Amino acid sequence: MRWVVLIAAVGAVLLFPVEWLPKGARLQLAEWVGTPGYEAPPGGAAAVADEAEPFCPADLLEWRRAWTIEGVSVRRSPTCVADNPHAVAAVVRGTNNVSEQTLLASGLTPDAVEKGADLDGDGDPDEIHIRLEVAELNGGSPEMDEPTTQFAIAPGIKPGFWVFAPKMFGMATENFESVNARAMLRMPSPAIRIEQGDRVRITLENSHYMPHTIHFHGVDHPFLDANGEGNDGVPVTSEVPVMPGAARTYDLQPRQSGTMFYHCHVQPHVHIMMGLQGLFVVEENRPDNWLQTLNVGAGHVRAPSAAVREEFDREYDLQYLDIDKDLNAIVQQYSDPRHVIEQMHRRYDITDARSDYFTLNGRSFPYTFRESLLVTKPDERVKVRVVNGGSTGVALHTHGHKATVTHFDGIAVAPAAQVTRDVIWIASSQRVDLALQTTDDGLHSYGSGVWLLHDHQEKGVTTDGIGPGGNVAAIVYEQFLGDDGWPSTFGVDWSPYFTEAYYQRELPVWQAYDPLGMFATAGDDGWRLLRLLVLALLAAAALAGAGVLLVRRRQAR
Ligand SMILES: [Cu+2]
Repeated sequence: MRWVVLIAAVGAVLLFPVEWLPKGARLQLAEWVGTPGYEAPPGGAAAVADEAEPFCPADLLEWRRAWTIEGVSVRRSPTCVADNPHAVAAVVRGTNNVSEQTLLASGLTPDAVEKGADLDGDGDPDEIHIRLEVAELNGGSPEMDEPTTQFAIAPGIKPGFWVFAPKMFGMATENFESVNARAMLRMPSPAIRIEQGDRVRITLENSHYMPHTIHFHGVDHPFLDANGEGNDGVPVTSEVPVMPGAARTYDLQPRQSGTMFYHCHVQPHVHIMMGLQGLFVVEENRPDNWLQTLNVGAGHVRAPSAAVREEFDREYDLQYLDIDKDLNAIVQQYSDPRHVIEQMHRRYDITDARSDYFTLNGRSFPYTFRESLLVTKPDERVKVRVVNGGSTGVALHTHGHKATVTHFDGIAVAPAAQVTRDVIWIASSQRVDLALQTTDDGLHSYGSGVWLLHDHQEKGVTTDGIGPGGNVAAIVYEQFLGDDGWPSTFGVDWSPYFTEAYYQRELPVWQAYDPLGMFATAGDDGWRLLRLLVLALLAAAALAGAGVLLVRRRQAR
């Protein structure tokens, strides 16, 4: 037995990895027995990506071109994915005023955006009635393991969302076979556009399983409506929430123009973060001012207002939102509404929350490059309306440009006080209007190119800690756009970014452009593992044997 213990102990000592010894011991050992010769590290293993998605999906290319529908000029959308032009035309004319054909192509119901009388006789309708529903995206289903009504913010990334959605007919998904949400049903909730002085009614038809309201943040509205009922959307001061299956109409007649905000005010710390929020733009009153009452999608305003057309060549609506994946996963983990309510309103604690996903108009990089690019040309003036709907600030950085802040929270900044800068801080729920001048003067613009546009808080450019991701988009000059709307870039191959594996942490970061294999994943050393296993066995045998010897010696006494 004594010999067994001795052999096991000596074996364990010999197998003990030298690199685990303290530095002093290693130096002493080297002095006694010399240093070992060079040993090549184990070879690298190339990770194999799943096949990359096409950068530019080809199915809805027809929506990109300029259209004239129902007498409405819908501007060309140069990015590879564009919003539905029929829906743009329908909400400009009013869904009650267009042909059945346009309505069918738009997907909207006849009462989604009703436009009535021209009250001030200036050639455009001033009675506007908008109906919004509440929809769930990427929610759980007892029928299948996958989320249903899927909307991916990036390859394979599908957090649960709630959105205010325009009233549509038909199915939530593309068709009977598909689990994907139809194009018009998406993040973010649509930007709403009305004219100063319009008599606006907005009906919330609660098609969801939880109570909700709408609060019009920054928009001029009376606290009580004509019937003496609360009109501020706040359960604790204004009204009882709209229960599932119920409806409620809000009355507004805004006297001031500007870029405002709307959001649910029921348990707002979670409902706003689930996506129940959107831009609310009050346009200046002008004659013949037919407005794109809803902007559903990526942000390009394809039928801008008269006042914007006077001063600007293009207009974009940008909505930023950061997401805590723990909150947005609740609707995937539970399908009983009572469990969702308990988890969301009693177990989840936003004061312990951390943001994992960062989106611009409902998408993260690389999907932002399909649809949320600020496309421009030299010597243009571009109006950009930005809202930060997230819980942390956004330090919006414009590569290659310095933009001028013309409005804060919808209020014009006096010309002498306007600042021109390349990082613009936008607090939670704050709106900033930017004038982007593309004159190549080394100040406003450094010239044509593909210039990044992103939150400069570094976490904002990641997706669950993996970069590039987050809200990275770009200011792109038309000459840098291909025919399909995909920008010409001069850097690395984008294929890995269009795989789920990249965002699942399965692909080495530089492998795609590393012909020598220097940055492949380090391979596993099987011999080393075996050596450590034998070491563990021998050490255990030596200890056990020593124990047995000790017990025997005691019994012998
Ligand atoms: Cu709500």
